Amino acid sequence: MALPSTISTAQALVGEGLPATLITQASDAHPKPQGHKFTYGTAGLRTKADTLDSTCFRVGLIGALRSKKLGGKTIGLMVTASHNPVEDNGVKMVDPRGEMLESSWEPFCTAIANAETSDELVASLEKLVAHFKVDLSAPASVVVGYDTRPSCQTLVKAIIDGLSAMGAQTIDAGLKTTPQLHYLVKCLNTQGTDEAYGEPTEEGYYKKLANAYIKLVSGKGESAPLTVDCANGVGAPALLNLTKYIPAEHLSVRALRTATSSPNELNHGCGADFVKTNQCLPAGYDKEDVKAGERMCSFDGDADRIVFYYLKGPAGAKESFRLLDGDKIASLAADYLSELVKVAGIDLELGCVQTAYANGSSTKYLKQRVPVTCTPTGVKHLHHAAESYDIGVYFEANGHGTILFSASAQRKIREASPGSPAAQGALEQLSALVDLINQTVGDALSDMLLVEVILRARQWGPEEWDGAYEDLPNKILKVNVKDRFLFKTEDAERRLTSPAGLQDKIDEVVGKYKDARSFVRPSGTEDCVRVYAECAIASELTPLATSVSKLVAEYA
Ligand code: G16
Repeated sequence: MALPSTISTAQALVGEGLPATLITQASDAHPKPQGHKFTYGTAGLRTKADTLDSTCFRVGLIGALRSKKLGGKTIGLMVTASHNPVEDNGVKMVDPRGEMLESSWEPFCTAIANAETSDELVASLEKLVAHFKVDLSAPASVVVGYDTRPSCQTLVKAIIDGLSAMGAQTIDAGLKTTPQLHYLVKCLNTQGTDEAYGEPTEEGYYKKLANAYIKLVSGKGESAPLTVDCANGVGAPALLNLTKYIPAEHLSVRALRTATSSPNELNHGCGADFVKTNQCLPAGYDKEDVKAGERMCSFDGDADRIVFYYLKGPAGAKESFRLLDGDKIASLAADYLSELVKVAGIDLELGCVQTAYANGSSTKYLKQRVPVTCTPTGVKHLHHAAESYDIGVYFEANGHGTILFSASAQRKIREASPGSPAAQGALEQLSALVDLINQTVGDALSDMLLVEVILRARQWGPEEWDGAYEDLPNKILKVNVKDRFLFKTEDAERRLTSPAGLQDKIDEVVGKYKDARSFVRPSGTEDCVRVYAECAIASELTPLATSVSKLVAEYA
């Protein structure tokens, strides 16, 4: 819980070039698995953990160079494979404001991860240094966090070897949720400035969220219990810690799937991805005494996603399960914030960002109220698009998302002169929401509190929230193919450009069903191609999704 510890002292590199001898010696201890191809994907480098040692070492080198490029600002490296099974792992790279690594560095990361020998590695690093004009004499600072996977310990060690070879100051943040690491990065880079984001400790994170939450729910009555599936991951201890800062009358939580010491249970039959993909309760919930109307939610393995759900009727009856996914969270938040802005009497543009996975009904609902943009999958894309609004609400249907308040929006909220007590109240709420919402990245804990605040303010249960619109029946399928990189997309991943001819065939199939939509894209976190399908008539969904999947399999 204490401040992350500095585990190596910064040494500015002297001289002109890279410390090639140090890199080569260290790299020889982290050989690349021959012939293995790594790719920087949707959320960094991710694959089977037992192949990742060399990649992690190299990510340490890149993290140090990124920090040097930015004059010694602190970069974050988070070792996690998030929603993937326990045998996978990966690294998410975090830029100084807490956002994902600038995309122009991604191809260099891929090239560096794939250098076959230590000499090739040095050559590919030199290319990066030359391309981005990195000043090697600048200092470097990198903070490293990790989730509960057993493979994290050795992979963190490999990263630290990379950082040491570059003489970077290394801050060991220890076990963290991904959003906590993003928070720490932003705090470390803004402390002592006018834009100080918060105290750069895990405790500071809990206090910031808890204080804002308590302000927002005080006087709004007692909270009914919320059941939380922690995916047997790092979200479990984080939730437990958070609740220490919030009195039980304000937040009553029943934490399930908290077995972090049973690694094989991570994301197994539980977690946000399982619930969203299968559109059902976590496995075994029928024995957990869940009741109709009770609010439930699921985190994923690194607690950067959340989906809510409830039962309309008895547990066990499939038709009684109702999912309140990222789209529903976006609609809830967009409506609530739009109202607050109106009552506050300030002029701010609120917009929403979605991906192709957004349910057609949600897009229709949102478009009737606010501007909506569509980006490719990946927080990195949505986050940047959301920055173009004064208040940018971005959520992927799978539960990744947050809300960004631009600097000028925050100033307007702070400096506005309220024309009425109602306007004053709305401004106070907006100001507390700026603190409650983790503006660096989607955050299951922060989003959970946000939903709780809105439901309490509205005096709503999940059913009233669910009433905003009815989702079109939808399905996501995985198709295993020999080479997923053959599948290339355009138009925010809504259409395939390769393999040639496949999109026409998909269009032909989709045309046979009422109000249907389907798209195909390669996953950037798993070795598969994903097929999304939705249509108006529930009984037509399976034929639609399986027909498109068959087409994909035939081309693979
Ligand atoms: C990551 C990304 C998300 C993305 C998800 C699935 O999530 O951060 O933006 O939606 O992967 O991506 P894909 O369909 O390309 O596999 P997480 O929770 O796994 O880090």
